[in-house]
Amino acid sequence: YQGVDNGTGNTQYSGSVTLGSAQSGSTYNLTDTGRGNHKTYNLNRGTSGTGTLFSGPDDVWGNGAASNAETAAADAHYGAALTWDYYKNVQGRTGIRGDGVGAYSRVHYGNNYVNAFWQDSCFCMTYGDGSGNAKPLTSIDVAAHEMTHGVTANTAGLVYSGESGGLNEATSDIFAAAVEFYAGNSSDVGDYLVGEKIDINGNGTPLRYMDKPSKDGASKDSWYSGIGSVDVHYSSGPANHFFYLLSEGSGAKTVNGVSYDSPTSDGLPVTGIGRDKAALIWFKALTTKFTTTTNYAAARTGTLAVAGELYGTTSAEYTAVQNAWAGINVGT
Ligand code: ASN
Ligand code: ZN
Repeated sequence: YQGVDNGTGNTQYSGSVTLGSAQSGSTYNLTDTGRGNHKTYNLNRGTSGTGTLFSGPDDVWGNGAASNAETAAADAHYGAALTWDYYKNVQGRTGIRGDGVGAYSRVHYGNNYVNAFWQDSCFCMTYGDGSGNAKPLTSIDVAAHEMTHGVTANTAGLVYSGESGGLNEATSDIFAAAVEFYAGNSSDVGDYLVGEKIDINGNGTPLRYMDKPSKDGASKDSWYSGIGSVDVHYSSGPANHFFYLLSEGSGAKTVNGVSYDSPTSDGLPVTGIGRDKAALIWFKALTTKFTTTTNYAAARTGTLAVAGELYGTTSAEYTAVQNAWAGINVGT
């Protein structure tokens, strides 16, 4: 950790964690001075404006229950800190824009709002409280997913429709998984599932599965011509699947207690290279090769170019990138 994390967050999803805060006089507030002054605000069911900066007489935030207004703030502030630390310490990018400036989070958006979103216009992210079975949207992977929309907007700028939109969404899911693994949190372990904590379906299933995206009933496992007309949260499936295959390889596997089974579209096996290398390849492709109009074929070209630069074109890593794309029907 780079900053001074004196605060204690009693989160809903990640147990007791340390938080970066600031003290002025006898008041503490959720300003993370070690991470670009990222702040967390309470919208208190409003839907506009910045809201009120979380502050109080002690440096303890939340009690682990959604009924305590600070709990969602603790989760959101923690997710933002992890995302900051991941991009800075793993990918060498300080802040979403790479300029050292923190964004801000807003929690308790609206009434029973079942979503979370990033907005480049305010350079901020926003979380609803969920409704019915759906819990607050403040899990680590959702935070990282949304903040990664900011990274994508400030790098490749992948247009949010068609194939580039699917790649944009997949980029957010890929780094959501990467940040969750990076966190190493025993209450919210790293996995290749998206949104498994927030129970948005009300039956305990995640929002998305990266090993076999079609398990959600809507996402696509492999590329096909025409996938560009599918909702971006489903046309992301093949790229999520690519990332899983490149990281872990095809077939059945258990990681952190979660079981996966990832078949390939061509039936040929893929040997994984580990998620750290896979994430590095995707990040370098996103930031040095992808453009606003990158489609699946161009993403293959870009990631192969990066793999060649990093590891050489005769490397196992380069071969794995080729095979993982072939496994989702790109470049075969
Ligand atoms: N949570 C959604 C997402 O990040 C919000 C949206 O549709 N843009 O994709
Ligand atoms: Zn998204």
